[in-house]
Amino acid sequence: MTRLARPSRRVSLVGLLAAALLATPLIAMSTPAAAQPVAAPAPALIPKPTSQQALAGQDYSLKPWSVVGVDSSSKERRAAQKVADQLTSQLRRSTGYPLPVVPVVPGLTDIKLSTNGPTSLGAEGYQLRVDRKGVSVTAATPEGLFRGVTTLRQLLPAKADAGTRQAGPWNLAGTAIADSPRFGYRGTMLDVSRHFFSVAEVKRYIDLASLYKLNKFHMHLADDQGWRIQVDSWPRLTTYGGSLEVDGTPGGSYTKAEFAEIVRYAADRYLQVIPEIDTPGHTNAALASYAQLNCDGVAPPLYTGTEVGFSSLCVGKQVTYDFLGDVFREVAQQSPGDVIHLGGDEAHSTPHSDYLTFVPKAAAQVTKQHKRVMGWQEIAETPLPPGSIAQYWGTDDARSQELARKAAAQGAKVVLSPANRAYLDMKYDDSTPYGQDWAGLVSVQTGYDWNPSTLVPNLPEGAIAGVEAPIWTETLDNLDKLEYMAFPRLPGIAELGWSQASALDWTAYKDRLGAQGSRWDALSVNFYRAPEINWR
Ligand code: TNX
Repeated sequence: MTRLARPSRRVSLVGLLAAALLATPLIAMSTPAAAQPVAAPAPALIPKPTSQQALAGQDYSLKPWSVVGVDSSSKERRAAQKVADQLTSQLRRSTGYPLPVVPVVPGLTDIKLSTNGPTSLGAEGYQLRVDRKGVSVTAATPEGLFRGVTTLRQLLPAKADAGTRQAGPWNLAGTAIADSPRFGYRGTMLDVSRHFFSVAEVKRYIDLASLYKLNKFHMHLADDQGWRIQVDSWPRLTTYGGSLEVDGTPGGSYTKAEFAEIVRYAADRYLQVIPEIDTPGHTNAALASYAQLNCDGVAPPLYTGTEVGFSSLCVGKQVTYDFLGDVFREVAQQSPGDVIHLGGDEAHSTPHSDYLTFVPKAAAQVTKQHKRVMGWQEIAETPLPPGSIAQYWGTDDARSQELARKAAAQGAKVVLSPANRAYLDMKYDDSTPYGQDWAGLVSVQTGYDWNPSTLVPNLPEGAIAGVEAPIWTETLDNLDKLEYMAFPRLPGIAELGWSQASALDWTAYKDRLGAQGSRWDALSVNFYRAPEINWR
């Protein structure tokens, strides 16, 4: 199911020109529709760009002889070329056109991708123009180019996302777009502990998240039910602690090579992996694997239920911090990103005074690895190192709001994951076959119709890093179920993170969302056809 970009094709410009010239009349004669642009419907983009202007009479149609030109400084050539290869490998599959990628040649390259745009666009910003002559995407970085190409994919007919050859024409409505994100943190979290997901499944989830310009992929790698990442200095964490999952089915874990593959795959789609090792609670898998981590020196059995709050690392033992030092060192070595998440939630079995002792000591093991500390909102009760991030998971309750403000008052940033709006494991409505409802039912509208700036009263705007939609997997044991819970809600959270506050409007969004249905059909996404959306 995963769609890997093919390795770049090294083709000589002369050969390509010859091929394009030879192919032109033949293909043009055999497919006249492709040569005649037909007015394309107004594009329905998610997330909504900062500015989007229609260019009347400037529709463009992708041709069998279209050539993609890449314009970039030598420093960024490889990365820009890779973005072009990602686009063309997908479009070759669906259009059947050769779509060679070459350096820009005026008059020949009708699709132009450039990373030589002004720095004023920002690292993720881009400009995109479609007119009679062709398409251009301009950014200041390969990352901005990738975001722009993501928009370009949505401007094409939905069938452009299909995995097999489709009939044209491939029309694009004339448009001029200038776009950049509202927040720097736009994430989703996947819980691979409660149920384990293979590398291929994780890649598929990353692919789908990247279509909505998300840039953080938080992996919940250790919880009571399973430890999922290899740690050489404590091997039983995975060999024993990772062996099962909820309901006692076989679990699994990622070797270092597999985790590196996930990190690389995410990075190729401009998502930063944020690894989470949940502590001091949610640690039964570790406690079961090593008796010495327990205060009484007795290892509990593996746990395959779905209760929370019953386990705790032993705060008074030195071995606990030796363990965390080893774990965070090895996890940091495998994570090029600047953040490690240490959990910190629901430590109901850790005495409060112990919790206050524990978090700063665990945080010190993270900063020792030159990483920023991230943790669930409870960590705000303790002093946090500079650059920390607290993750709000409240349900509009005063206590959670207070913790978010406490984090901000210490200079920490806050990522908003309100459980009653952003939790993708909550049921949509009473008919949802799986998922939970402890935070309430989360309809598509509930998931979208809120403003990150005003969610927590008196939380300064400057403290908000962005938004994240977690998908916890107590009840979700396969990819179909993940897709069903994430779609259509994940794109809503993505829009809250990317689009300007003034652009957020449920009625207009709902209409744009309806147009994504055909795209998900083309991608074989098992999405929930929420009855309040007009799918088309
Ligand atoms: C709460 S939110 C949890 C998780 C559960 C989730 C289920 C948070 C920080 N902890 O342990 O999986 O609810 O919705």
